[in-house]
Amino acid sequence: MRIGISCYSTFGGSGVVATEVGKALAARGHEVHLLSPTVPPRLLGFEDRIFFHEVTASPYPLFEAAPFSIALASKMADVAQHHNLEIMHAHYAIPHASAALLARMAVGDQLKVVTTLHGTDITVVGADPSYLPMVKLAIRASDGVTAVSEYLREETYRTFQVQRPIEVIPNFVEPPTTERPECRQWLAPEGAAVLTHISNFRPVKNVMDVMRVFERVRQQIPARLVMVGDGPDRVEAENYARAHGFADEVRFTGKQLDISSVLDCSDVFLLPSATESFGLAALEAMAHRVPVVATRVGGLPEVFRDGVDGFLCPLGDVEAMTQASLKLLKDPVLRAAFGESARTRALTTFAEGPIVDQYEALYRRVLGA
Ligand code: GMT
Repeated sequence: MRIGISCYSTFGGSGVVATEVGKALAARGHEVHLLSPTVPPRLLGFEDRIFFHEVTASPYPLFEAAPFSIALASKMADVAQHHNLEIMHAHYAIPHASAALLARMAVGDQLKVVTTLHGTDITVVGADPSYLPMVKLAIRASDGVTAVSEYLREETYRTFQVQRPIEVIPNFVEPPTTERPECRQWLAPEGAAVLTHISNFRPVKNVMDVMRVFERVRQQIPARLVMVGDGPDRVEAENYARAHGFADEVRFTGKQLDISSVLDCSDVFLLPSATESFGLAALEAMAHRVPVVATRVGGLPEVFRDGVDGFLCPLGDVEAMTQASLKLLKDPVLRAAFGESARTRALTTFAEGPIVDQYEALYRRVLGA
């Protein structure tokens, strides 16, 4: 098949998933055209059958803001026409799915649109009255729609009252390849526990709860915190660590491509989000044998089992997350057992092969093959 894939190229999970799906499809012999504003971080190396198309919205003095959605739709139509694309797979409803529908109008119905809903395109942005009609149209008019968890599928039906099939195709993870245990020495002194958080530091991630949990943990045991990523709440988190006298125990790495090395050296992964349709970062931690302490929200209970691969705590309950972390950190045998079952679950339930099979089968269905 000849497939277009459109995604954000920021460090978010939707771009990661889109790129990994594209790489897997190309490895299976399909021709894949990735469209995004810049090269997605996971599109490393030179691979056969993968083509990258940069989407740029040209400025013009009349425009208050260059119309990215139109530029994206134009690029999609151009690539679809000149490369005979059969599928345009849009990751995240706005603007990718809406632009794909416009591209389909431009080139004809032989181009099928598949939309993958990732999270805030439904739970936050989609439910915003200023975007709702277009997200609803994208869901109704796509030839195929997927959601990354049961939770997100139900949220989509509830919010948009649409009556169409939405297939749950979860995110996936590959077995980690890098092993760099020496990084641990940079992150923590001998005997100190390493807690890690990875996100885009947006308000939905509740990074201040990470700081509060760590503040309590460090009063009980020697520990270090690694904060990977960047975003609006980073400064507040840094200020908190300084104001409370533990800045030297927290390492803010900023955006980081090599999260594998950090996770190899981590003991507990903290994810206190207000909502999380899936929680790809938690799945990546699990693949590295790192138990997860997270909030019982959204799709997280579908990703890991409470009391088996990690602990699910009530939203905002810093004390519960602290106790859950300490339970794992004070008991290496328990932590190893949780880590092992987390890894097994990640690499079986969320193995790449069968999940990419699901996408391939969906493409064939919408093509009527
Ligand atoms: O929806 C977002 O906030 C952005 C998106 C992203 O690009 O990171 O995250 C969502 O999609 C990820 C990949 O499917 C999921 O793992 C995240 O849970 C989800 N984020 C939220 O639901 C907050």
